Amino acid sequence: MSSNEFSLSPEQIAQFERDGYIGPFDLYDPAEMEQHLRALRPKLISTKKSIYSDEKQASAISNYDRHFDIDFLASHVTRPEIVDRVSSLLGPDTLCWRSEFLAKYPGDEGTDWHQAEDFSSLTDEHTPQIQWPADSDRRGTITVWTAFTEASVETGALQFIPGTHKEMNYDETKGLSYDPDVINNLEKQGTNRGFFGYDYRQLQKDPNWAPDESKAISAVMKQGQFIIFWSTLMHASHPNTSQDQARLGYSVRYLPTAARVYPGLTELNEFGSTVSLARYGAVLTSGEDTFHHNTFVQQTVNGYEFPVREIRRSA
Ligand SMILES: O=C(O)CCC(=O)C(=O)O
Ligand SMILES: [Fe+2]
Repeated sequence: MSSNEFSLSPEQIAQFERDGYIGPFDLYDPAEMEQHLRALRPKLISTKKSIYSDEKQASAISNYDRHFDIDFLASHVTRPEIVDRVSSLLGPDTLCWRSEFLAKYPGDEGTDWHQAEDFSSLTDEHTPQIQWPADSDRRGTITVWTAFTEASVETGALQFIPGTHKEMNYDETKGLSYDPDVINNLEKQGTNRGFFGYDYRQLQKDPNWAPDESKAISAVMKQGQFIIFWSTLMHASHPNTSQDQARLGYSVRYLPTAARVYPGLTELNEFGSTVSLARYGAVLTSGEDTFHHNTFVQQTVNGYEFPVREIRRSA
């Protein structure tokens, strides 16, 4: 049991185990978040310093891992308010292996219902992107999704089906075919939803099954709040039906250092685009790494050092 300032209580941990998510929690107040966002926008548009600047064409990968070149994001992924809570769930030794921006502009489709165990459906040979130790019965990754803008039902709030994180409805080895023409073009159970150029229904174990949306909750969030969930939880988002309000989510993924990141992979191939992982490394967010099977990056391209949180253990 960890006893840091922002550790989860035993009740909160039990709630997370039951529901597959917990939050939202306050991190930035809305005015502060808005200021950070204003400073961030021009930096996001230029991908010159991104570790994937070798990318041939702009794709969803252009939004990946900007914590390596934007110091505000480096500070965000290591924030004690986040890391203490993640460590309560994963143990004292944790890493951040990916961050990504998920934007919904007015008129954009919602994100399809999905669950992800090892993220292999997106890669070419359906190679797992993450791997837990063989003796672990855990799967998936912890995602911390922060509302950089307000996330309301109208602008594209996340949706969860509580308690669905223990059984997969999708088989990631089936693989997905990328087709940018389906973006904003598919209707599912009466709602405009897609998966950034993929149709996640292709992975369904049972083609005739459909998610029970009557059990879904909407995670409405104020600007600057974050929520924590298992990637294996059934999750989606509402379409953005607002007139003029963008919804920007920043998703950060965490694992214990015992897990392997991109095992055997030298390239990342997703969303119709391929990038080299030569400059990639995980970020140690708390404790220590005694496994030495992952490569770590200690500082951003600007020289900002990622702080490593120490997790106190209570007796
Ligand atoms: O932001 C969204 O619409 C989807 C987020 C998501 O699927 C994730 O963070 O894993
Ligand atoms: Fe997701």
